[in-house]
This record gives sequence, structure tokens and C-alpha cells, in this order.
Amino acid sequence: MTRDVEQQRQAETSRNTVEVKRRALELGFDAVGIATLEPSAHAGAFARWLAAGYAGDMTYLERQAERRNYPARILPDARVAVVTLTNYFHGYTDPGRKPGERGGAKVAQYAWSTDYHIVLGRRLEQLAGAVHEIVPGATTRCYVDAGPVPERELAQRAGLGWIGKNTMLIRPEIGSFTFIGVVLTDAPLDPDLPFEADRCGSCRACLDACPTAAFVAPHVLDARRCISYLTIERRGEFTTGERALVGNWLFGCDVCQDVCPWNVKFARPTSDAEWGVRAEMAEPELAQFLESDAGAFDERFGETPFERPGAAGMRRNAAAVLANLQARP
Ligand code: B12
Ligand code: SF4
Ligand code: SF4
Repeated sequence: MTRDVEQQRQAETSRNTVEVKRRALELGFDAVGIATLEPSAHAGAFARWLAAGYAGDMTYLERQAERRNYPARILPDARVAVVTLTNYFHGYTDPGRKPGERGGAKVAQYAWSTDYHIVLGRRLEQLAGAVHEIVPGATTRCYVDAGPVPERELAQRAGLGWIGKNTMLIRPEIGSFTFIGVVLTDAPLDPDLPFEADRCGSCRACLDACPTAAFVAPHVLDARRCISYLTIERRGEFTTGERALVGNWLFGCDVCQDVCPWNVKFARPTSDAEWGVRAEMAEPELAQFLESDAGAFDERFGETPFERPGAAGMRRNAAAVLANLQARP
């Protein structure tokens, strides 16, 4: 290939990269970057995490470890990941007025709206459509919180932020109340430089604030003690110890993000209509979970994050919260 042809090709790749990013922002994503698909830099740490049993019942993580460590194997011929962040923060500057603080039972903010897998799945497909228009013949595959994609690591590699001691991907300008969505593609696009800085410094607010002491060390979470795991991923009934750990969290947990100074200073409420707050999610009545059968539950909470634990899981969570609230002085 002559130098001129090579230069033309490089110029076209740069133009296409700018256009893909422009379209992503136009679609409503709050940030976008391009990551390479080189092997994970954290394969050793991930293997030790699995071996220690910190994944609990999430056996799918072990099954997907091979592809996760080699993201290029997820989609044959894929060259890069287009990585997006979407802010879902609703604000909490006045804790007394924060939904969920009044009645006792609390729900993590990400679950106050329609299920993000549905909203972002649609939006990512539109972004994939844009990639096809810009690079005709390109292959794409979209992922959000699914499959073997190491989403936080790819986001860090795409220059979108760093991985904090609480294991969250934090973007300096907006904090960590964000969803990560990924489009893998074989389209030639210019990768961004990774976000190399660690902006946690000597802070350890998240580690100290975790109500269940779930962090074994900075960046290492024993999911079995994490309220988010217990209320969303854990199958079957709680042990007495687990029941006590969930406190008044009915679904998910926000504590290690609520205390993070990067959220306190920089997180701003989303104005995106797709994340409109649903009162029955943000301020749920416990009784409805204790009483509802599967049919009534599906009618009320279909297409919401509560579907993952389902009617039985939410009944278990509600019973635990009620017992914990009643046990309080
Ligand atoms: C399994 C899972 C969970 C588990 C385990 C979480 C965990 N920290 O490991 C549970 C159920 C507990 C959970 C909880 C939550 N989750 Co979750 N979860 C996932 C999922 C499906 C896989 C994560 C995973 O593989 N964990 C295993 C650990 C070992 O891997 P990792 O977290 O990716 O960490 C990597 C780095 O930390 C790095 N690493 C390892 N050692 C070191 C050391 C240093 C110094 C550094 C820098 C990096 C590093 O290597 C790891 C492997 O690549 C991802 C989606 C995905 N496919 O990635 C969503 C995901 C991580 N979850 C998400 C969310 C929103 C949450 C909650 C906030 C929900 C809530 N409010 O209740 C909480 C947060 C709790 C917390 N502090 O992590 C978002 C996070 C977005 C963001 N901005 O970071 C994701 C990306 C889903 C999405 N698409 O938006 N989750
Ligand atoms: S989500 Fe809650 S329980 Fe889980 S690590 Fe963070 S503060 Fe601890
Ligand atoms: S609370 Fe402090 S240590 Fe934890 S993630 Fe935020 S900046 Fe890092």
C-alpha cells in the first residue's frame, strides 16, 4: 500500500470515529470512547477473586472468564469497543426529601425507572445502526450488563474514567451513577487513550461506609456480603445472617456511591425523560410484595429491574426489610 493510500485510509478512519462519537452523543449517551480489545490487564486479580468464592452464586462469571479475559474472542474479527456512559442520577442533596428515605425501605437509584437493559438495549441498537451507516458492511454486537464483557475495564480503556476503590467506574465530570453500554465492532475506528490516573488518592470513604464491610480491600468486593448481590442476584431464602445484612434495602444499595466525593461534588440529576422516576419503584410499599402473586407482580413490575429477583425474591427482600425495621429501637 502506498503512503498516500495509507494516509487517506487513516483520515477516513479519523472522520468515521468523530462521526460515530457525534451520533452517540446525539442519541443521548452522556459520554463515549473507543477501547481496544487487547487481553484484560486484570485476569490474575479476576481469577483470585473467583477462587476466593467472592462471586457467590454468580457461577456465570466463572463460565465466561475465558472470553472476558480475551474480549477480542467475544465477536470474531471485532477490532474495538464503542463504550458509552449514561447518567441515571436523580439527586440526593437533601436526604430528608430523597425518595425512599421517608417510608424506611430503600431502593437503589438505578432501579427507580424502566429497566435500563430495555432502554439502553434500544439505544445501543440505534448506535450500531449509525456505525453501519458510517462504515457500510461493518459487523456489530451490543452489550449492556450482559455476557462476558468486562465493561468497567473497557470503559477505563476508552478513556471514560478510572475504577475506584469501590470498584465503580468514575468519570470526573459526572461521578459514578452511570450505566455502561458497549457496541463491539469490526469497523476500523481510532481507540482513545486509556484513563490512567487514579483519582481516589488517600480517600477511603466508600470502604468505611459500606454497611456490611463487603470490601475485603480496595478494589476487592466480597459480593456475598454486598446488599446489591443479596437482594438482586442471590437465589433462594436468606440465612439469618444475610437477612440482617440487608438492613432496610429492599433492592440494590447505593451507599458506596452516595459517600463518594466525586458524586457529592459532580453528579447532576439526569434530565433524560427515559429515566422518569416511578413512585412505586422509588418509594415502594412493602405490603404489596408480601401479598402479591406472580401474575399481579408481573403486571405491576414487568419491564422493571424488580423482575430479576421476581415475585419470590422481592417477597423475601420485603420480609427481611420489615423484620429489620421492626427490630429497630
Ligand atoms: C457481577 C456484577 C455485580 C455484582 C458484583 C460487583 C463487583 N464489584 O464485582 C454485584 C451484584 C454485587 C453488583 C453490584 C452492583 N452493580 Co453490578 N455488575 C456486575 C457485572 C454483571 C459483572 C461485574 C464483574 O464481573 N465483577 C467481578 C469483578 C472482579 O470485576 P469488575 O467489577 O468488572 O472489576 C474489574 C476491575 O475492578 C479490575 N480490577 C481488578 N483488580 C483491580 C485492581 C485495581 C487497582 C484496578 C484499578 C482494577 C482492578 O478487574 C476486574 C475484572 O476485569 C457488571 C456488568 C459487566 N458485564 O461488566 C455489572 C456492573 C459492574 N454493575 C453495575 C452497577 C450499576 C451495580 C450497582 C451500583 C447496582 C446497585 N446500585 O445496587 C452495584 C455496585 C456495587 C459495587 N460496589 O460494585 C454497573 C456499573 C457501572 C459503573 N459506572 O461502574 C455495571 C457495569 C452494569 C452496567 N452495564 O452498567 N454487580
Ligand atoms: S453496594 Fe452497598 S453493600 Fe455493596 S459494597 Fe457498596 S455499600 Fe457495600
Ligand atoms: S469514596 Fe473515595 S476511595 Fe471510594 S471510590 Fe470514591 S474517591 Fe475512591
